[in-house]
Amino acid sequence: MAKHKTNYEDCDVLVVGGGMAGTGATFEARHWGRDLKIICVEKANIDRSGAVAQGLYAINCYMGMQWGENQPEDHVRYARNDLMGMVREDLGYDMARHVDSTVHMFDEWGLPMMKNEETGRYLREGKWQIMIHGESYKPIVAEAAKKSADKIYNRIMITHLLMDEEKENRIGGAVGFNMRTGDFHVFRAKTVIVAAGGASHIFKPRAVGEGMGRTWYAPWSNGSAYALPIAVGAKMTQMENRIVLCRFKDGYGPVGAYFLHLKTYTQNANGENYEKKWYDQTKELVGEYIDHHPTPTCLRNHAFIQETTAGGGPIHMVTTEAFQDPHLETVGWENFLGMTVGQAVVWASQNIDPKYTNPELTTSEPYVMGSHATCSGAWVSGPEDLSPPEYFWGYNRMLTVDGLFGAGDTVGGSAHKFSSGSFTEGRLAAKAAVKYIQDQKAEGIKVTDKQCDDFKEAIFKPLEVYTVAQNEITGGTVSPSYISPIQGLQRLQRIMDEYVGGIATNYMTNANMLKRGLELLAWLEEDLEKVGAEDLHQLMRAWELKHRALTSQCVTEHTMFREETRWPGYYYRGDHMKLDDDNWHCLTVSRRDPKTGKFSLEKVPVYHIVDENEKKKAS
Ligand code: SFD
Ligand code: AMP
Repeated sequence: MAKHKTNYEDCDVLVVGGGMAGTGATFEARHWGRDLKIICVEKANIDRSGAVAQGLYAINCYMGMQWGENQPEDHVRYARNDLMGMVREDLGYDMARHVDSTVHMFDEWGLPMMKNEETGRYLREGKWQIMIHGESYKPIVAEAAKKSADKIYNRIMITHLLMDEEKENRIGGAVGFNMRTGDFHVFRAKTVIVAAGGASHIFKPRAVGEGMGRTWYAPWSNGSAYALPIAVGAKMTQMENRIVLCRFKDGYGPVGAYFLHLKTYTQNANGENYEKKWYDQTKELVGEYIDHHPTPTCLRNHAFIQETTAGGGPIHMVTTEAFQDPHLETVGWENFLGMTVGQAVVWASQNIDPKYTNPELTTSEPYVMGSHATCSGAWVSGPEDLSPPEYFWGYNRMLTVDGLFGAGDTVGGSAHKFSSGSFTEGRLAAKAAVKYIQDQKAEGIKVTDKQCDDFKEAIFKPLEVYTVAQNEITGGTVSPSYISPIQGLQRLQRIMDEYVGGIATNYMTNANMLKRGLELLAWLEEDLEKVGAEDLHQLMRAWELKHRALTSQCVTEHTMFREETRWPGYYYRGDHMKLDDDNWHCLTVSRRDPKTGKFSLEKVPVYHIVDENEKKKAS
């Protein structure tokens, strides 16, 4: 252990993860906390980290309030509809009312925004989306964070949160290790904002073997955003609401710009519009939700999945019409060159020119996220002016652990934030965290050396395991006494895939499958005590895996709890195939007891604040 030097840093605001939400939090913390010490810790390098590392071609959440395009209420209705009724409207409204100011700052900071030549406004891709030349999106927001923080630590993975030993259920900071030096880092902090992104690769991906590593959401999004709070007993919500995405096949290229701006459309192998074929069947399952506009994302997936299961595939995106227009052809290619270059490369390698060949689409493996058309994540307090008592406990975006805040993918219940809304939520969390400190709520925090030393031993254990166990390797990487991170990851992915509603079963699961999945996950957890790491990079892989595994347990527990199929097209409970508003028009909230590792779950009311308030005003 002595070979891993220990570094201590004391600060006021600690931001874990410097992606969209983390850079927003770091920036805003400085605005409100001029004299505070603000530290951001990132496992990669914030210039190119997180989901936006490669760039984006659209900002998917912009109201356009200054031009009367949309109001926050409209966005709440949109997200509520898309999530089949299940969102935290207080959080969504709060994000929506501030998101335009965030986008205007991006514009000022030099992000190239496309403009509508006739109106001079930002160029709309769709009702909520505006188009950007966004290859440099991430370095631009990183610069704002760098200018705001006292220090940015790159290449440090945070593995555990520290708890105050003086006052129960209060945060004390976080620990992690530097993946280049092998140093151990202790950050004692008055407040912690977790902004560590979503989770890909907990379900087995479609791209395996020669395609391994290809994915839609970033392969380095490993669920720390969920595992860190779950481990200290913070409550989580809607973790069953994993998302499946319609994507271009093999490269996982997003479809939004195609559907919305290029006005391309889908058809089955016979050139038919298959969506309407499944209308009656879907109505049987979900009732009038299928008549909502726009059609909820999960229900669009449902028609796709039904059609391919019935033998109507492959499903194609009709690009050959739009691509005859040279401008749209350019947009179609640039969309991928600025965001998902792998899709352009896959098309080149498969001799697909979308001007002449309609490319295939697919439905992806599930991802766990809080910022797209899905809202898994932490159960947080909302803002004081909007939230009903059950949704409010003092500080906006504070989790159920005092002094612990969240933003972006970390936060559950607030869907359709995307990049701009995640940055905005980081700003909201930071403002509240500063207030928490200014209100003297973080006085007298005690974190003993013992707490830190115990974590230090746990963090570097996989290196010790490997050092000893490598002597027992019988061939290649096979050893009776340790498992490697990739072996553990593939085992996890198979469990999630086959038992919890992945692609192997066409997203189908049931209580018996989930029960078995939980048993297998418990044994995996036991075996992960024996994960071995041959170097510091593998040590990161080991901890990413542990965070993915804990996230997966929570997802499985939630999926077991909700006895209905609320989002057909994301997953199916075969034993409860119908949407059941009588019993399940509610949010699910879980807590894992840190001492026993047992989860408990409860139903919490979903309040439809927006139209309720309007109804009250009218009466
Ligand atoms: O269309 C640790 N997203 C899109 N958003 C848009 O606004 N427009 C688009 O066009 C979007 N598209 C899209 C998007 C994402 C991807 C991958 C593609 C296409 C291909 C979604 C947004 O990117 C997303 O909503 C936000 O980025 C979410 O923000 P945030 O901050 O919650 O997550 P992050 O940006 O990934 O950052 C997380 C950071 O945490 C770090 N990290 N650091 C320290 N210790 C640990 N243990 C850590 N674990 C993680 C990460 O390295 C990262 O920097 S479209 O397809 O939807
Ligand atoms: P995507 O590229 O699929 O991640 O989607 C980007 C944005 O476009 C998100 O706001 C989606 O909800 C929206 N979107 C994608 N496809 C459609 C569609 N067929 N109809 C309406 N909105 C869509």
